[in-house]
Amino acid sequence: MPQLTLYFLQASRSIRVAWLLEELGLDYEVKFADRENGAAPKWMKEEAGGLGKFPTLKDGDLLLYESGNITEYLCDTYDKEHRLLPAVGDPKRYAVLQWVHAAEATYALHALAILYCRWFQKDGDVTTTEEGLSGNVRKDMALLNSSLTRSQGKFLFGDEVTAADTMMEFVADFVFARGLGTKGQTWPRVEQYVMDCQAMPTWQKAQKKTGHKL
Ligand SMILES: N[C@@H](CCC(=O)N[C@@H](CS)C(=O)NCC(=O)O)C(=O)O
Repeated sequence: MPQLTLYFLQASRSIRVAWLLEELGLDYEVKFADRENGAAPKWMKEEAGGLGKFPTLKDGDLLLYESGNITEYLCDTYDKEHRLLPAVGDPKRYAVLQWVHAAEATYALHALAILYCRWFQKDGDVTTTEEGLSGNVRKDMALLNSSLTRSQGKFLFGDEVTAADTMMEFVADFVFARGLGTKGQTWPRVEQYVMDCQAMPTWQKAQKKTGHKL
């Protein structure tokens, strides 16, 4: 029995952790669930505990939440060569972590504000609200586009995947897939980036093993 269990909710950030586990070459069990009325099913929330949000990772007796925290934990515990996340004290670590955290605290925050409006705003003009919120998403995507253009390779830090990419790929794909604040605009370098990430054998393996789709 593998000691690592990934609670994987369909169409979610869970793919970040599956891809990272594949990059690290770790064996893991997937406990998969489709959404029920948009949310995670009760059995999954009960088993995982915490906020009942996914991805959740179990390593032995340890339960871990938050994709960024799980990323740091897995890299610090299993990435002994610091391939995906440089060592403590190395300035490059903080450049990579900047993207790990921005993926949730900036990119997902801005994109989800729009999705939640679509879901929950009952009165007033959703289009005007969405228009107002889309400025943040467009600035975020422009920064990602220019950072990728400056990179010496396919990914955020050259031609090797880092934790920055295992975190950022999902949110870029999600923004495009749901048209969150894009207003029809495209960012060609970001579109290419999503394709390059998804062409990685490790991403493909994670997708096959979990059945992830947006
Ligand atoms: N900041 C958290 C977000 C986790 C989260 O909100 N996950 C959503 C799916 S992407 C979820 O579990 N939703 C199911 C529910 O609320 O029932 C992370 O990065 O892991």
